[in-house]
Amino acid sequence: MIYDTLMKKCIKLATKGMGSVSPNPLVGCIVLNKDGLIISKGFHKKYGLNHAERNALINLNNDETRDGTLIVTLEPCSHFGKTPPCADLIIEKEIKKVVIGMRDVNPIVSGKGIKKLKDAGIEIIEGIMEKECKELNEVFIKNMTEHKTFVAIKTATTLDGKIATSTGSSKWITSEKARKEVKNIRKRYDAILTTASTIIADNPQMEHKNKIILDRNLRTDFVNAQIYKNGICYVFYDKKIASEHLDNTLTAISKMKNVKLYPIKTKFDKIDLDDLLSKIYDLGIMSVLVETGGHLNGSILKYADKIYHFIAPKILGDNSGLSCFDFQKISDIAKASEFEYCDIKTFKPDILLTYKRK
Ligand code: AOF
Ligand code: ZN
Repeated sequence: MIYDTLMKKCIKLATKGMGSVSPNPLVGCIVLNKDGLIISKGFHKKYGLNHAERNALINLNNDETRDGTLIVTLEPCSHFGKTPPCADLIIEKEIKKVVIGMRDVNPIVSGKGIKKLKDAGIEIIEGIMEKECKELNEVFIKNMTEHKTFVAIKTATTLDGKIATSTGSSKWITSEKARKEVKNIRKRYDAILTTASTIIADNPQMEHKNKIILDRNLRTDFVNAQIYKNGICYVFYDKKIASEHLDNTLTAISKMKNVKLYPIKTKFDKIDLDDLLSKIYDLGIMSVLVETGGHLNGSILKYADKIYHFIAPKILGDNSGLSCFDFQKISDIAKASEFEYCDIKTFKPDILLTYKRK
């Protein structure tokens, strides 16, 4: 299709907004003049600021845009939100044809943007690189259609699926290049999530603006652990914890403005993940990257939308080494959790395999 290449460019443009637009979608837009030449580009840069279409059109006059074509990853909006409707601006600029990647899943807009443009006599071409546009906005789609936080897991293992030796030695399984990529992945998510066990075992820093920490018994060292040195830390603990222990923790963190404590329900001595995920959604965290050991990875697996799995060409060969997903005993291979392949990348000598829920 003639518009595929341009839509791919729009997708690439849209990704520049990663980490800044949540809870809004990533959107990219290109404008062609009546002769088919690219005259402008735009993307949604930051939550609350101009939409992609407005950014692309804003500096053009009607002599430039008249009878032109606008290509955009998402259906242009029709509502008065933080900005006036993009559909109105497109009509005002006398664009003749609008090429759209996917329909908006936001019920305020869905189908209405297209209708408004069609009613104004604009030709609409829909569904160009639709699969890729939906992938681009997998988080936004999950949030809008299910009202839930998008959950991704990152793990790094040996070829035999181990994240550490039985004594916990794990630094480092993957190469520096792979670990650098982890930092890029983190930026795409509203928050990272880890556990007290990981903090106590590895004392990681995990730089991120928002960190969710599961510390059921408030065991972590709030004053010294690296994790608390930056970002906002949302610490979830068992609401049945002894009040004396809670008082001690509150005293320890009283001067730390970046640490917030939240009580949470537990089930069989484990944090109730349904409760946790609905609480973090209510906190406005639309996507989370889980970076922890095999036990939480195992229990959160059923909520996982996506997995980033780094694999290093190393073999531990020790059955008692720690596994990346450690949560059940099964005898029937047909009962294994199954996933769908998404992508593979190399960070030599390691690989990054991405897969999603089937
Ligand atoms: C964006 N950027 O480039 C496009 C969006 O909160 P508002 O008023 O900015 O409106 C957000 C909604 O606008 C969003 O949920 C989506 O339906 C639509 N399109 N949003 O943030 C954009 N094109
Ligand atoms: Zn808009």
